Amino acid sequence: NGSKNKLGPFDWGVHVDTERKESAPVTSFKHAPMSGHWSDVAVGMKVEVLNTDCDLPSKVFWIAQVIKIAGYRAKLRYEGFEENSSLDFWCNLCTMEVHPVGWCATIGKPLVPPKTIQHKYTNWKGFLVKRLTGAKTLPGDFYTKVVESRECKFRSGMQLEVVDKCSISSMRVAVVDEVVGGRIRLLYRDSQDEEDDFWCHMASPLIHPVGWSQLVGHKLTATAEYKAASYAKTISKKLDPMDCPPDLFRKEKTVDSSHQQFHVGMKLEAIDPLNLSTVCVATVRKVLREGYLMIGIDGMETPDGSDWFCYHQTSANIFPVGFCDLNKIELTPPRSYSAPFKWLDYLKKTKSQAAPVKLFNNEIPNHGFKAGMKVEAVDLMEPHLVCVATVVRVVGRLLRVHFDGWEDTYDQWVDCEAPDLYPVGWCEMMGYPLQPPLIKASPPTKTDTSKKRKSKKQT
Ligand code: MLZ
Repeated sequence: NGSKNKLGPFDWGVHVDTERKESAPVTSFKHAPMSGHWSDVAVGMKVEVLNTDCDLPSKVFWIAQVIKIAGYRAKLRYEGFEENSSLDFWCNLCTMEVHPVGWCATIGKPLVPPKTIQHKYTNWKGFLVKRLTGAKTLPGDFYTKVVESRECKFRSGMQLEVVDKCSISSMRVAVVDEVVGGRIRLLYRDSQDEEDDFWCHMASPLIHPVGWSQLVGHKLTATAEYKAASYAKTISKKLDPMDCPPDLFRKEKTVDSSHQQFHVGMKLEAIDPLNLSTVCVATVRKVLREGYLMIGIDGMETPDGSDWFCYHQTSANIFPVGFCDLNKIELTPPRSYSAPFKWLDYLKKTKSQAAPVKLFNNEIPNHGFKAGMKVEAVDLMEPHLVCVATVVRVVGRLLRVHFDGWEDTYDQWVDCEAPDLYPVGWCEMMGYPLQPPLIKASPPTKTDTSKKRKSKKQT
């Protein structure tokens, strides 16, 4: 994996500078900390930072200007350097190294100009007054907001239901082991292997409160005791103290069941949950309660349906028949399909009906992602990995994410609101390891993708 890189620590600043790429703005990630406050941050704003161009024995500070923004990170230039970029540096605006203008004055620290420019002026006070009048800076409560927006109510020891990563048509019981930046590490409760974990974001559609599986009619692999108790608890609405409170979970839109509905057998197009680089021909296999559907990928299904997958009917990962064609996305036909795939022929041949277009989520939020933008993205096939990535295509609300340095077969189609995408600098802010781009003479070729469909283990 990425840790094979032997080039020293990865530097996002150098990466975006050398690739001359933009990064997706923090405001595009609604689930990410500070997303709602990022309009306070702009190129041209001034801050107070450590002056590293100085011989004094004590720490002193100086004013710097934001000259570029990449996610949570900013490129700064000391005030007075004008066009001189020699000491430009990147830092993370959400760590405590950067302060609003005025911070030094409030704690009685002097502002000391860097050595390189010391000779340029004699009246530094006058210089600063001139440069700072009317300048924008961070709001005084910026760091209070950073701390508040990082809050996560999931606590270690709490119990919930999560998709079984080895048999995705089933849910299992898990316990929260660790919480990092709104992402949670879960351990399957009935597992022999203590390291048998699963990482996801707290807003992930793959986790649900105790009792959910039985409430909606989803398959659940758990003890008879758990099933009986969770059912009783859901009915009485009295959970145990260590059951995750249901209001912590993502809420799906309620669906109006008085109108036309999805039915078993209807055809559609869906992102293959076991091979996220493909959109496939798929079928509704089961209709659960509360708007949930079990979807099977045509021609891939195991006879026992163990790779059927639950998508909510408002999910942005399922599309009406013809979506790929319309958007010039390659549609993966059923595996054994020999002739060039044509929906009309296929529907006739399988005597089936396309799910009506109006049943699908057709909302396109104004998300702000553009092709070429850099992000930090979870490799959903190994969801403990958060990797350096690029949005390579934008189709309405659908994004194709490419992992820098990896083959295109690792690409993943994800919704613009997926909680598995983060702004550049997220890992640094959370103290979570970031997988750098793979740098190799020749990238590894993925062998048989059918293997991946059989086991979705995190290696
Ligand atoms: N175990 C895998 C990791 C692949 C991770 C790719 N992330 C984009 C391997 O080394 O192939």
